[in-house]
Amino acid sequence: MAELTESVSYERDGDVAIITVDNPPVNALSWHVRQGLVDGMAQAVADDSAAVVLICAGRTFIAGADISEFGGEAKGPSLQDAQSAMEDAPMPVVAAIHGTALGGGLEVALCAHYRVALASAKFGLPEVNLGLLPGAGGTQRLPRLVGVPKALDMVTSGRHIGSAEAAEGGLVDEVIDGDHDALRAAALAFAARAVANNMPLAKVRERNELVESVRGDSAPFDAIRAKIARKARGFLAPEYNIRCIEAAVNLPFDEGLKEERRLFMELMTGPQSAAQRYYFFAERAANKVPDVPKDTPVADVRRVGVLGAGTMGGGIAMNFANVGIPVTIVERDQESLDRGLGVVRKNYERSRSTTPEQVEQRMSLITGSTDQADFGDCDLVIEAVFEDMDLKQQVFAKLDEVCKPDAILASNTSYLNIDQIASATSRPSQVIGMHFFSPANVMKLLENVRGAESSPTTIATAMTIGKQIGKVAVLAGNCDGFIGNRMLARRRVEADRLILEGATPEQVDRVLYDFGLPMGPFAMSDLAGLDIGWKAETSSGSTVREIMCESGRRGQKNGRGYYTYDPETRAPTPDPEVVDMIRDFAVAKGIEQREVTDQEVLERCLYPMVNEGAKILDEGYAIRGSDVDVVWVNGYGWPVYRGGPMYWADSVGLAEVADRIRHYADTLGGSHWQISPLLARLADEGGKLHQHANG
Ligand code: 3H9
Repeated sequence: MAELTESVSYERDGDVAIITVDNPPVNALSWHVRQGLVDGMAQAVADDSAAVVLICAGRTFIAGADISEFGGEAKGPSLQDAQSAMEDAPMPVVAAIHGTALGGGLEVALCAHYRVALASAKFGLPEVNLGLLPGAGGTQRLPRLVGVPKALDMVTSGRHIGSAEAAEGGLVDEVIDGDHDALRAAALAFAARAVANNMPLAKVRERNELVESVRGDSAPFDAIRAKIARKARGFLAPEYNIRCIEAAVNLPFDEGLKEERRLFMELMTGPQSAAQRYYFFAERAANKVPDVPKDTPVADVRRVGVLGAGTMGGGIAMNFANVGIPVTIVERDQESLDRGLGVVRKNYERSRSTTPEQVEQRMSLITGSTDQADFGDCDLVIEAVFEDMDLKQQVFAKLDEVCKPDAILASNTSYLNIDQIASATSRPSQVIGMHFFSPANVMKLLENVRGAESSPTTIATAMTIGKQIGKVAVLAGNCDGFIGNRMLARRRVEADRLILEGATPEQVDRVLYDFGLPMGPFAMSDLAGLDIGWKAETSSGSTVREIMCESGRRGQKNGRGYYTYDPETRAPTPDPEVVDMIRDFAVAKGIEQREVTDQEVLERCLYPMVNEGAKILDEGYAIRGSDVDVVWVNGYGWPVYRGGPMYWADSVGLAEVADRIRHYADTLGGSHWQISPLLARLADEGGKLHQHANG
């Protein structure tokens, strides 16, 4: 075997050349891989090889371009050079695919004449998730094989499809069961057959039937635009991907390629993709904890306990059942337990991605009980009871008694002190916060909270299990509200002040919605219920929320809150009565109302969050600035095309942000406007919050 480059080798099996890519961890198309592909194809031609097999070592086929090279200096041949060497080769080229053929990886495979894949392989063009589009012919070749509707679906969602689905559309020519050796043997046999039978050098670019049949028909494009409108709001890449497929349909192949290139470059050099590529690595970095090395022992979690079968507890339990981990769920009485389990079942039944068999299978993994002693065989127990310190301490003392000595005890608290909770047990090193976000079976964020005594194994287990159940886990320190809610609280203070000064709830919400957040603070309050934590007996009309509750406004649940809600559609309408109530309240407090600009709303809602994020980072409650961004993107819907609050502040310019924070500190006051020393220092030094890391 000859090493062509550090990651590509070449050998012959009879008269068939085998090019092997070995570029861990995911065989990304780094410059030396592209160089190796070009050299390997040249060698195969020089050797007069009858056919070529392209195969990858390790856990996967090529999973895409090397994202870490983007934005850097171009080195080595282009991907297109490597693709042309394959597509225009004088002998059949067979791609042997296992793991995932994604992005540039699939685009390489589409330039082979034939594709053989393991049944377990997956295929996709996920560039949209990086704010990009497939820039190496993917948008022109994929619809030629799978048809326009499926190609549109794949490029706008980034969805991976399996081998069986890929084979239906001709994306794969042969699917085989077995391991990597079997794949290699099958690809070699396919190559031998192609030579013996003189099979044509099938070029995807020449297959025009499926694109030509749609020419002049706008229906598939209208349909996908309508389908993704809500999810794609604010993003450029989904629309650009659609335009590329339109080009595939309406233009000759080479013209379509040019259009794809043009749009690709536009996205690649724009701010959205830069933010989304940053975010890709931020999410992966979040899983790494400097003082908990990779080889830290992780507890073997074979059964999970969940205390509380309410909305939160039920949602948490579903996460584990979804990945085959049995769950014991305990409620204080049978009626509440039955109600909770009923909701879980309904959630499964409503989910379009769960078949009736899967519903039964998952429900069979969830065992209900009213006796905490049944947690006895659980390796991890997560408490999801009411947010009250006395109650949490009682619960943990009891869990400590009934759980086996090596079990890890976790609290789903969203702000309470983990050390105080842990102190109720005899095993504080095995106590940790695992803060799920509602709805817990849907939201991707898991904010794990380390206590002063949480052991490396406890932390490593919480992080690992998070990944196992498909969450993005971030480790926070034990401060009030941890990362996410501590920042959110500062925004709330300013939003409440703004409406007293003359902004309307609708204006504040609109500014934040237009920024890209899913909803603003007042719509959020209405959704949660205005009366959470409110008591009629103690209500003294001293805040806007209190007077709202006193006047019978409870939020969405009774159709009246900061907005009024249509009883049928639940659509909100701004309510002039609310604006009057707020104005009267402000007048009574001696606050003069004025016109507030949208820019002021934006700054006053977001800069306190940035400032608080910087304080959290400075105080060591977040490991890195990018972790703060991961919390906000996954837990609160911060638009990923703006990177996250830390990245966004850096892109605005920290000097400008610091300037405005100081201005508001002078004019408005309040501890949340006192500038974070870290932010002030980075602003002076030209540093970046999103790159700042502790430890
Ligand atoms: C593209 O192809 C553009 C072309 O159309 C046009 C070109 C002209 N590059 O996710 P994991 C690293 S755009 C560099 O934890 P998993 C990752 O950072 C690309 N590095 O593993 C991590 O490093 P570390 C289109 C990459 O098993 C390690 O690999 N392709 C890349 O959970 C393991 O990653 C995509 O968007 C990359 N492309 O999931 C696919 N990919 O260990 C992106 C991964 O230091 N990748 N790394 O933290 C994925 O979706 C997942 O990584 C994959 C494996 C499913 C492959």
